[in-house]
Amino acid sequence: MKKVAIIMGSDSDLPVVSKAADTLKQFGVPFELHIFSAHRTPEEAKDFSVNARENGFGCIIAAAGMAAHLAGAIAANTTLPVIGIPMKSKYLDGIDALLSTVQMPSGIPVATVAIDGAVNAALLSVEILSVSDASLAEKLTAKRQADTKAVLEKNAAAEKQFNI
Ligand code: RP5
Repeated sequence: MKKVAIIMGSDSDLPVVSKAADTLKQFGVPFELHIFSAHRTPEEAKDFSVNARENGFGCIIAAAGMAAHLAGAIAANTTLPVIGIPMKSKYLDGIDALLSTVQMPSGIPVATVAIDGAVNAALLSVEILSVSDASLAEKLTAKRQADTKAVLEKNAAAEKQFNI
């Protein structure tokens, strides 16, 4: 199975981004996690991106906040699918990172999830790998069914409590 890379711009992103790692573990998807910055360690970010495909990766998740250029800088150096997570920061609530991540020029795509959307980033990466892996597709279907069941149970409980 191809690996997923989880890259983040700072260790301050880790409390949120670790949810992506937890999600990949639930699916049994192999991954590597690294802290590389487009601004503070640009050479390391570039080297990783240039070599990612031949190093066995199928998808890269890139999380950054503020002037969030990491996902775009990685996408510029690989043709693997790149999923961007805009991180919320204390000044502009993550709108800065959202716009920096999502507004990529034509030709260099970044699939941007919601602000702090680490779980969906991981799920999207599993969906990408599932295109060529039937066992992952089955696990995704099972999770959707379990999630639906959980919501229906909550609905039943709410209806029982409030409806007369
Ligand atoms: C970004 O700047 C990082 O991804 C992080 O979200 C933000 C702040 O980084 P620190 O100053 O906390 O290291 O590059």
